[in-house]
Amino acid sequence: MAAASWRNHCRESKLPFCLISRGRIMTFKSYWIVAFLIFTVRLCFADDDHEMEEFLKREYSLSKPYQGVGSLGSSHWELMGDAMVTTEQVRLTPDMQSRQGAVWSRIPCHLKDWEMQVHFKIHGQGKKNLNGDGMAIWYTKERVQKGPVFGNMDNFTGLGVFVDTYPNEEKYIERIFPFVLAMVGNGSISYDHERDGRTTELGGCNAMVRNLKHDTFLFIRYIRRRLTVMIDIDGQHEWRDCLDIPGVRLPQGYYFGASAITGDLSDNHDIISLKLYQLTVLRSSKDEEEEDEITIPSVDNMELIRCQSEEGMSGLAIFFTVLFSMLGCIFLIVIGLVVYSHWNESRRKRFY
Ligand SMILES: *[C@@H]1O[C@H](CO)[C@@H](O)[C@H](O)[C@H]1NC(C)=O
Ligand SMILES: *[C@@H]1O[C@H](CO)[C@@H](O)[C@H](O)[C@H]1NC(C)=O
Ligand SMILES: [Ca+2]
Repeated sequence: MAAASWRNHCRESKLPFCLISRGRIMTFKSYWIVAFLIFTVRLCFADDDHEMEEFLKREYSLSKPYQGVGSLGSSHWELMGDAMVTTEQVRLTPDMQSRQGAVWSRIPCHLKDWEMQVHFKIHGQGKKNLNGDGMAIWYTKERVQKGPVFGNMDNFTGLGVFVDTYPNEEKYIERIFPFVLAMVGNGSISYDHERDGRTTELGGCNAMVRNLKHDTFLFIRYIRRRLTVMIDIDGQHEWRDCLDIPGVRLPQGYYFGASAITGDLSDNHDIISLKLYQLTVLRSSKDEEEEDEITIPSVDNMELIRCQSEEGMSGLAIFFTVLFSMLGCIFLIVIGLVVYSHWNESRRKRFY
């Protein structure tokens, strides 16, 4: 299912639609230019299909019946903290207060391009926003460390994709939780728990993933330094864009893992499967050389990315400013009309 649906998604990517909707207000002539562009864009995507193949890598994947997981030495995966294996899932935390647990790969991953498909389930007794704290998927240098970042250490080195189910920062109303968010750490960047990681985020999206009857998935794709996160949570087998960032530099030889934490509020955080696909793509020798040089994780144009998320907030501010000034104007006009009609009436009275 995964490979085919991803490709369909690529073909129906937003770009052509965006051009079409703009085409409507264009002249007839430019319509043909747009049509040509769409055609070219489609060709590009088609080419991408041809050069890309996927292979499931069992050594980096975790799936039923979880043979040997958690037992000493025999499995590719190691359990930590309160994590527990049953026949149905790897439960990172139970729906109880102050727990943390994780599952970590024992084998460093040296693949250049990969895709991690996470089948997960978050459920519990708590009502909305009375549950927490969330879970994370990792590709990091460190492994099997306890800590405050969704059950992993702070100042981690590598990639973390978080499913944050509790809004710690209350004053921002524009963000709906649960919220999926990605962060790249270099060993000295701290995750700001009080601000739900806004200061270090690469981007994210809301995802109503709690207490659902159907299956929920998260996809993390890393290809030619482009990080893409998508979610499939509506039970329709459709993938929704969450974030897509070029210029993400991740070294090879890091470890995959998943972790979760509960505090005063709790949830069951379950991993049903982690499937890692190797993606084979064509790349130039220049690309190869550059990639071999990456030793510390980083993101190109991080300042720009941060500006964009700040802009989002000021966009909201602008909206409210405009809204309130318009309301103010209307109010003044109404007052003006009332005063004018009163003055008119009293003037008429004076004349008669
Ligand atoms: C990590 O990133 C921060 C912020 O971008 C930067 O100030 C710091 O120098 C980086 N540390 C390393 C070891 O690259
Ligand atoms: C993480 O890094 C920051 C800044 O480099 C530092 O102030 C903080 O003490 C570090 N935290 C941990 C737990 O190492
Ligand atoms: Ca949070």
